[in-house]
Amino acid sequence: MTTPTPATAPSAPQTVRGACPHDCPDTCALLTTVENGIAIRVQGNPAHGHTDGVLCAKVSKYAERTHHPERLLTPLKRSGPKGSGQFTPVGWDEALDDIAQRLAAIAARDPQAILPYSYAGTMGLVQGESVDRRFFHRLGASLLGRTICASAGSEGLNQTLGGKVGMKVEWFAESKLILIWGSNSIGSNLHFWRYAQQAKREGARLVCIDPRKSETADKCHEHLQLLPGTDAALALALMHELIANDWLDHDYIARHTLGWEGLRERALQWPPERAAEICGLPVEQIRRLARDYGTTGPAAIRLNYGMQRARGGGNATRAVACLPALVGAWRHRAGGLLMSSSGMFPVQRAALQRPELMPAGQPPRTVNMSTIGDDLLRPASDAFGPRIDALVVYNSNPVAVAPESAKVVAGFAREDLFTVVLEHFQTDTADYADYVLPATTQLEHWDVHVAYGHTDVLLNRPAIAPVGQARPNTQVFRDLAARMGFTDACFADSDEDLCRQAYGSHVDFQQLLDEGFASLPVPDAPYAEGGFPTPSGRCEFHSERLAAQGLDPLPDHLPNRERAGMSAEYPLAMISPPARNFLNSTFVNVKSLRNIETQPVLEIHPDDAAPRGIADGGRVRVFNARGSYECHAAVNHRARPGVVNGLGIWWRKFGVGGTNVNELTGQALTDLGAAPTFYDCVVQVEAVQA
Ligand SMILES: Nc1nc2c(c(=O)[nH]1)N[C@H]1C(S)=C(S)[C@@H](COP(=O)(O)OP(=O)(O)OC[C@H]3O[C@@H](n4cnc5c(=O)[nH]c(N)nc54)[C@H](O)[C@@H]3O)O[C@H]1N2
Ligand SMILES: Nc1nc2c(c(=O)[nH]1)N[C@H]1C(S)=C(S)[C@@H](COP(=O)(O)OP(=O)(O)OC[C@H]3O[C@@H](n4cnc5c(=O)[nH]c(N)nc54)[C@H](O)[C@@H]3O)O[C@H]1N2
Ligand code: SF4
Ligand SMILES: [Mo]
Repeated sequence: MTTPTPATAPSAPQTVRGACPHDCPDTCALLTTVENGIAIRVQGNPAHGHTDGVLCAKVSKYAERTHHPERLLTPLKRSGPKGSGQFTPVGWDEALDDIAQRLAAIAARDPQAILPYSYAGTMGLVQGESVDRRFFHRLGASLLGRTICASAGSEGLNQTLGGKVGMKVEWFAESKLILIWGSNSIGSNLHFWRYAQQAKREGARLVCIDPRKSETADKCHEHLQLLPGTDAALALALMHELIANDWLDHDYIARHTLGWEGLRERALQWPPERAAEICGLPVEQIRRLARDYGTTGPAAIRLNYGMQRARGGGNATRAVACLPALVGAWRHRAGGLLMSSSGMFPVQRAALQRPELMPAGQPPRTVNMSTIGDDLLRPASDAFGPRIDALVVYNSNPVAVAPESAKVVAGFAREDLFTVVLEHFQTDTADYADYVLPATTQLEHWDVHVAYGHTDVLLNRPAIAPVGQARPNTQVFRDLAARMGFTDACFADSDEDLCRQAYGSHVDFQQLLDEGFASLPVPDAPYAEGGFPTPSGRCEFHSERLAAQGLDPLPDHLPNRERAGMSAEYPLAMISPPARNFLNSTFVNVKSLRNIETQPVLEIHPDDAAPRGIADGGRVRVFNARGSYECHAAVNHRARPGVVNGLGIWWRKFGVGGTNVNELTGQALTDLGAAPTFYDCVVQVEAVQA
């Protein structure tokens, strides 16, 4: 006798292959276990070598984030003053009709008064840069300069190596010397750290270069705790020593580099004593690092974005990126440098984004996302163009993450600004919206990915149905396009179509469907015989392209605009790297992770805390000319004297007094790439009496 299956029978658990969407170099392969339509567990896919079955603490909590009781479930319309967080639920049709109408009215005056604002809340090519771009291109909206994270380093690499290219990450495991430069790998690049550990077990020496004694610095053999923004001085002094001791690969330099004579002359101006003074390091430590780098092979540099968030970030990246060619490190697969591998992915961006939909003639202006505070407050002018009248924000939380919050908040609070925010949660930015639209998470939509810390393409399949009335970003822009009367055929592409278009014939889509990932055919030692993707095919110490822009063609040290001890009023330098259990401002609302971080923290050295009467755990006010931020002091040696570490990026509404560390950061831009200078910042700190 068989028992009939009742209609409501619980379904057997299913496992669905996906990709971690977050802005993290690791782009892990996910396995989501689904039971009765609910994601009950998210794990690393053991079949994907780089993930190796392991996820970070944050994404291990992804089921908790996805089924979070505070997920946005319906469209919301503002019913109180801007920023008050008062909203009324409305239907999708009502919301989209009204949004389309309001955007159309603004576009009729000047479409450039509309600005999309998005970043890498998801790194998926489909939910991050496909139908959205098509929509705004067709509309003729302003373009967005997506500079907030990496564009100084990217431009530095581009001018030196020819793009975001470098070593294959897996070969770090075979290196004998690893420089972890401007990166807290244990916190932000866990799967790279695994390779570094492997190398360490085989006898490699690990060196960390970071103003903060990070968790990673704790685990390295040596830590160079330099002052923020002095990396180019250090790199130039290393070159000086390589030259002085003839630790050079003359053959590699002659055959595969450009501008050696000029660089040599520049580096000879940087004896270690000069750099030691600027970097705030013992001269012996610089000499020792030069000796290690000049005499240990294969030597590899894991350069990361922490060191390019200061005025000279582009030049600093250039200086560091010259080092491997000088010693011929690129000859070996375990030698060279990796900052970002994303330039190695054959993404068909034109097919995805359709720039030809832009109005004929002059392309729309570009607004830099890193100066959104100033730009929202800017009146119309010949230089700027029309005032920004509408903002459509998705995959980003600018009110929390953009520099100089006072201005950002004032801009978002403009009653005459029409703001639409597509989000999972009621973030600081969503509080300022006219409409909040509930978005699907990675467990609920299709996507396909690039990575910037390895060279595998990953596919993401939806594991569960959209939660509540959430819709994918793509669907929202398709629906808006229809309401605006955009009949171009490309607006009919489904998310699966878009997944296929992202790489066209360059990646085997069937393999992605079958296995969830596919490795790009990258040679093991891609620059062993030169062949850099620069105009000359060489590693360009001297950049003719920079010279043509009237810029210094050789890398140099450009001091921070704001330096420790420079003014009596604001004597301390402040950097604001991320707290380990958050991802930028994502996960701050996940209670189990927030409980680990406990509260917003400023790390301060005992020598700076004592004269200010600041006790460990005590409340402090951190301030400068731009603003004031209260948090709790962690008095310890993670901070070096003269430098404080304000760990980010808390949601303002979870912070003390509704602020976060970006109250203090400024909107000045880097030398190359027009990127923000979050870590080029001075402050004063005082104890707050309870
Ligand atoms: N857990 C976690 N992981 C993340 C993120 C996160 O927020 N949390 N963010 C993700 C994102 S968006 C990015 S861009 C990447 C960033 O990844 P990384 O570029 O590796 O950045 P961080 O790990 O933030 O490390 C930056 C380190 O640089 C140091 N630093 C600050 N100023 C200087 C300087 O002038 N010189 C040098 N040498 N070091 C300096 C900081 O103290 C910090 O330890 O990480 C991603 N991964
Ligand atoms: N002081 C200071 N400020 C910093 C930094 C720092 O080190 N110090 N780091 C900077 C860096 S490196 C970066 S990259 C930026 C990051 O800034 P953002 O790119 O704004 O990153 P997040 O704060 O993670 O916010 C991403 C938002 O996107 C949402 N999201 C995720 N997936 C989707 C989706 O599929 N659809 C929609 N509609 N929304 C989605 C998430 O819920 C989240 O609220 O911050 C920068 N700000
Ligand atoms: S955030 Fe990074 S380490 Fe964590 S699961 Fe995603 S890709 Fe992996
Ligand atoms: Mo970033």
